[in-house]
Amino acid sequence: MSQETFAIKSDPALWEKLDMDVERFSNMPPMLTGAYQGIFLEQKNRPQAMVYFDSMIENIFTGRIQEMVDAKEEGRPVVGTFCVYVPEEIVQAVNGVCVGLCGGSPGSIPDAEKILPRNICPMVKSAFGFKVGRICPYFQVVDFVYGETTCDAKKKTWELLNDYVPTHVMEIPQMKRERDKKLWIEEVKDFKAEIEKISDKKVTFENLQGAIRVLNDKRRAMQRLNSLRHHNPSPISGKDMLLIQQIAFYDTPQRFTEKVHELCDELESRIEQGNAVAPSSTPRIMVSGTPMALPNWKLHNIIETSGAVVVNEESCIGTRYYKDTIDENAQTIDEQLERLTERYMQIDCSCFTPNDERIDQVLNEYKTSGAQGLIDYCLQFCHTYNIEAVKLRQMCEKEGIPFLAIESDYSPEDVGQLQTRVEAFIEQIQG
Ligand code: BJ8
Repeated sequence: MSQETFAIKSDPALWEKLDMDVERFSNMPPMLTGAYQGIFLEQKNRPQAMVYFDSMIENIFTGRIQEMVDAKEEGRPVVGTFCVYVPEEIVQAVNGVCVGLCGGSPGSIPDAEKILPRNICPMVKSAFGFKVGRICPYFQVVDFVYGETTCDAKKKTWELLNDYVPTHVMEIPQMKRERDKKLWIEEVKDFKAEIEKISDKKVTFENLQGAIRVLNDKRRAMQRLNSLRHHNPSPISGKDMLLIQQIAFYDTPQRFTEKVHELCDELESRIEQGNAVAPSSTPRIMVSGTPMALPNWKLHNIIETSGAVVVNEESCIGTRYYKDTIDENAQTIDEQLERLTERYMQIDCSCFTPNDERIDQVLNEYKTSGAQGLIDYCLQFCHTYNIEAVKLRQMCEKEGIPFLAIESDYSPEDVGQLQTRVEAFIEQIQG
């Protein structure tokens, strides 16, 4: 797609219907168009199949929203989530729509700061601000949202968010002992009961089995894509990979899976032909840490405009979302729910203690991605990831891995300073 033809579409009538602040929101598509053109469309030699993902951005405030409105009109539930611990297979089982609502924009933070304290995580503030300012069509379209108790900022914000949109909360334990698993299964069952109530449809063995396959297929497609991008020289940029992993949270799973496989087929031929986005001598960086919700492209843009390529994201908008699948051999619905819970328990978020499996996972991904340096990214005020960076640093020192820890928010103010630190890090790797 050329820069001249690309433009994020507007639909004020649709936004009006969703009770948005239309006047204010109308500035958003042109602003995002400009950012997207500069960050994505100016890249050289992008895979042809990225056209689909560009179109998902073009239609982010229109076509995809309309699909969700249509789903609601057909009586299908539309559920907003903020965490990869909320089991989307159960929403899929009743033919519902699941959409990730984490906020990645500085534009909604002033709205949030009128109510919330300033010194909490920008992802929470951004999401909350989108709702209170009525400037996110996804927040406006959902029937309800499902929060969780992973971190303090989120769990206390849900109490306030409930004044603006029905907010349910799933308790996620903070340890992974046998007794925690029992609690977790009960929480999954409560979630299922809630989804059944809102959709007026039963989750059965058959529809859950179908949903597990759909989501397993999606995760397998993303695993395939991520292992292809590990090839040196890289057949796709880290920015494009981040984008695809962000789109995974609002596209329909079946269509997304199909398009990811089309891209994988193209990447396979690019690898065969030696057609890469950067020469094999380009420094290869892996990023770990807190998720980067749309449109947070800040760090990837800094790294890739500094002459390196990002080759892996150990993040919930990254491998933590798709590294594990659910065992499909259950014989009863209770077994299915147990297998499902076991899969979700393998996600190694820093809100757990102890969480040493994440350190091992980061090392494993570092090795398989052929990275030459690790940048740990932590959103400001995220204490659990920030403290876990200590263990990552220790692991990197032991393994001789170049390591840089970055703490940042969504404001553009620290871009210059980050650029200097990233450039010095890349020089260190090259040296
Ligand atoms: S499983 S990473 S999606 S909780 S960055 S809001 S933790 S203060 S996003 Fe997350 Fe689930 Fe964990 Fe993943 Fe709080 Fe930290 Fe902010 Fe965070």
